[in-house]
Amino acid sequence: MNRQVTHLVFLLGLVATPLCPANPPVDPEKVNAPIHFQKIVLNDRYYCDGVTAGDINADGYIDIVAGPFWYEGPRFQKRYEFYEAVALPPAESPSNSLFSFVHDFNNDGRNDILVIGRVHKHPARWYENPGTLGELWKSHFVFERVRGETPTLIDLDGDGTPQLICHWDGRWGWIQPQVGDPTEPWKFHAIGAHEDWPQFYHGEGVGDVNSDGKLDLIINDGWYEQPASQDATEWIFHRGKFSHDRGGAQMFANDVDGDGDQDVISAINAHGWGLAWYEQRAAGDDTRFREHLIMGDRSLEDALGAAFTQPHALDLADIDGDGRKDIVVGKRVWAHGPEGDIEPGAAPVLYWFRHTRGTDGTVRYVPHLIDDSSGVGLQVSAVDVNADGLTDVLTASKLGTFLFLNRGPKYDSRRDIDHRPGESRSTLGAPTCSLPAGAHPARTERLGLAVGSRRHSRRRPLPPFPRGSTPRRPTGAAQLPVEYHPLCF
Ligand SMILES: [Ca+2]
Ligand SMILES: [Ca+2]
Ligand SMILES: [Ca+2]
Ligand SMILES: [Ca+2]
Repeated sequence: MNRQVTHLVFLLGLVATPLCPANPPVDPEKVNAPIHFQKIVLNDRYYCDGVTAGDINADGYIDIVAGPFWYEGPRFQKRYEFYEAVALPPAESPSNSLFSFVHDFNNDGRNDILVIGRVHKHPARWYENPGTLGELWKSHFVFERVRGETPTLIDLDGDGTPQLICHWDGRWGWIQPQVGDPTEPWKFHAIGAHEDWPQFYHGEGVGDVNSDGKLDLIINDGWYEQPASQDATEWIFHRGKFSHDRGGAQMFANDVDGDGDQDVISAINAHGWGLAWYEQRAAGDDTRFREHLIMGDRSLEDALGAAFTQPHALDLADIDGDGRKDIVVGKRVWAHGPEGDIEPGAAPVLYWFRHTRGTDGTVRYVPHLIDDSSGVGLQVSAVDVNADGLTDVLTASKLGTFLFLNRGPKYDSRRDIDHRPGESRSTLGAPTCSLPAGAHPARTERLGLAVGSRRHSRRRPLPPFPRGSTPRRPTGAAQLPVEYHPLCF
């Protein structure tokens, strides 16, 4: 059976299979009701491929961390450089900052930043928050290489110390700081048997797959079950591929069909096509998963509502506030340059997929376009950055660093777009955006944005990258903070 036919079979099976009749009916208006996002360009240069959030200056407001900068919340009109910032030509290879994680690694009350670069090129480092502004941060060597394309920092075993999921020396496991000596290099702890895992492994995540209260490690080839006792050295590996293609990026466990067990969500090929959820179907101790297609290739776009390549960054969060977790995912822009993309000229889109379940239990993820001129890198973060109770979306790609403020279902975006340059809009709540006179049209054109447009053209040309442009330091980078004017759309 070829791949497209396989996908169609899964799709038809999904529609035809009643799963949980007790669920409330799906209201078409609710399923299709848009959530409005206000786009804020935090940076229009390429510094990094990942973005996260956390309170860096301990003022109680969430800040945004992307590459060499942290952006001060809740207004995000000041950014601070914590390691030397060098903008990269977008057509070239990925940057030296693919993932950022915020945690107080030395327990001094100030959140620090862990930065992960390319799998085969960059050691992991964490940067120590000095608690003062105006200086670059001291960096600490963490580990030689972080193998696997989608590391996650999480307290996996509940011992109070976060661990970074990866594989090393042919075994899956984690690296973590040394207790009592956080500035020393981290140690690797193996949980699985030796196998020949590729360093550029696709598809990894964390979730409680067997619902025993302990987080398990999920990889595209199966899942490692965390043992009941922390003294057990090896975790049971439940072998069984999720994606039978290359594999995805971030993977999640979530009870998608509401039958009480944890299903798994993953991209099918992080450099090709596809997004799926995998229904857990237990048979004795041998848990099996059945693939349900959420998004396929271009041939299934009309049937499933969206199609884009390179879904290399995902997050799971409740975007519409209905209590169910939705999927945020976009097209990774030129992962390895234009030649490495099946559709290098397609729009760099960002979507959220609304999780819905009908009266007959039918699960459907309904795609909603957030933006078509930014895309993703390797790490997106769905976080409520302005504490209004709505989950916002952060992205970083070769086109820059972006904040999409969730404005809910009733927001009138024309209020933002029709204002005059230089005019502030404090009535909308933080952040307050203001545009320097003259900057708006020029920057908009450079990013290839049609202001106010929500149309998604399949064949829309990629925004003009400054090919061969000379990397440059940001204006005033050495003297911090840099005040700037976020662009809002
Ligand atoms: Ca803060
Ligand atoms: Ca600290
Ligand atoms: Ca478990
Ligand atoms: Ca389930």
